[in-house]
Amino acid sequence: MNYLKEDTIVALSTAVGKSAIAVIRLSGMNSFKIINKIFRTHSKSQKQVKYGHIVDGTEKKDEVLCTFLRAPHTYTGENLVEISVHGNPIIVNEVITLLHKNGARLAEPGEFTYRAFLNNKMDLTKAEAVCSLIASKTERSAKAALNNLSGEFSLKIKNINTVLTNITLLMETTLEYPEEDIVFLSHDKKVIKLDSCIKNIQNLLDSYKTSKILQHGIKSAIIGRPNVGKSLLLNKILGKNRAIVTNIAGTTSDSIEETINYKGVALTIIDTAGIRTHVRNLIESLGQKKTKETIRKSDVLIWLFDASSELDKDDKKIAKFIGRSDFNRPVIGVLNKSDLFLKLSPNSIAHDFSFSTIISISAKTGIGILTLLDELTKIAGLSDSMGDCLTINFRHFILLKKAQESLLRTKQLVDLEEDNDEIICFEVKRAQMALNEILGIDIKQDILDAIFSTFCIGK
Ligand SMILES: Nc1nc2c(ncn2[C@@H]2O[C@H](COP(=O)(O)OP(=O)(O)OP(=O)(O)O)[C@@H](O)[C@H]2O)c(=O)[nH]1
Ligand SMILES: [Mg+2]
Repeated sequence: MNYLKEDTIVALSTAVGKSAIAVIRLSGMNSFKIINKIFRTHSKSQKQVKYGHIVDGTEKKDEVLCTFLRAPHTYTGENLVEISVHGNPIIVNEVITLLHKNGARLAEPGEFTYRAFLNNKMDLTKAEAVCSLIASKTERSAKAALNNLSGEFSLKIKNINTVLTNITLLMETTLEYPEEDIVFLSHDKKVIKLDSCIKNIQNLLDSYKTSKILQHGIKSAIIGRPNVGKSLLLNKILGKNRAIVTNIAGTTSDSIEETINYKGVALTIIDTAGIRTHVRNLIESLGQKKTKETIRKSDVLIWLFDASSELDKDDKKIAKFIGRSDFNRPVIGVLNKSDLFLKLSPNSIAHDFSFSTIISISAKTGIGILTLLDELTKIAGLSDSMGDCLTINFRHFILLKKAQESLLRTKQLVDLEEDNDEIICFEVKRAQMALNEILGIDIKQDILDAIFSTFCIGK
């Protein structure tokens, strides 16, 4: 990746396409010099925002506003110019081409944020949060990303690191003055400090599941034999007639996927073709194949039963299929048609299969549907508290785990009550290295490249 710091870089920072305004960003030590070659204005020189024209020689290209932001108080920490042009892709291209001709290089993906990171404007968790914030699908996931961007996650990591530094400092002081025979940190204090760090790391690890759900949402397929009310349930959840509902078994032959925002979580519900033992034709056979694929990519399954009729061989076929496949995620048993005379009870379906929970609903009247959605989010692993939600990604998770493992090993060493302070310090420092890597301290270049290459150009 070409990340030369000396270059002045340019990119469109707003979405591609037609819009009232598009913002082109120019960052680097020559930003002001380059823009001044193609920007004509009558504004006073000390003004930060200037009105004027982008010109190519004597030819006007667009009427623009240029914002001049002086280093180091800018997003990238470098001299930065934001050019607000008219949002037409042709104009955007012309202006970028002109800037390029006059010495700017096209920015690599994420290069503006990468420069902000290099210039200590933000640590790595904050840089990653920029990406998460832009990709957030709901207000709740945006809030979690914003918490990271505001430094809440980094602060928790730094606080743990401060305690660990304190442990090693005191232990190393003891090691430095062996003749004094003074123990600067008692066994009990070591244990208390280590325990608090392990617990704080565990809290962050626990947030990973919620964080993953906030970022990616929950996918849930409604499965069941034909005519149990899967399509009507989807329609009721969406509040619109998305899927065809009839009393003919085998109405749905394809998987129908829709996403709703339920209490700040992106909930994708997929209606599927009913599974049955005797497949009537090729369409049904393809539909059932698709249902099986949909089951595999679901986080939680909603298995629907018609509570107004007895179980039959089709229900058993589904039990067999789920049992045989390597599906090991939660399954909610749902007794539908509770508005009719009931022939099934929770006990009758719990007999053949172990469900995470069993709920009674009526897709016709809507009874029980909100309870179902609440259970769905809970079972998927989402905690109720909005509180101090953070965005913990897989990279953070692995490093937190590594740090925690080192600290657990440290505790075992401390419990031995042997003369092993040097090894203990070594283990604590390993934990600190993992925590530092989360913040981007002493991180390998190829890891950084991999992280920033997932950004879009202009970020
Ligand atoms: N009384 C009552 N009828 C329901 C309820 N849910 C669904 N039905 C009826 O059951 C029939 C089948 O409903 P669908 O939603 O098409 O069933 P499905 O599971 O999607 O069926 P396939 O697409 O064939 O697999 C329709 O006539 C619905 O009106 C319910 O809660 N109460
Ligand atoms: Mg259907």
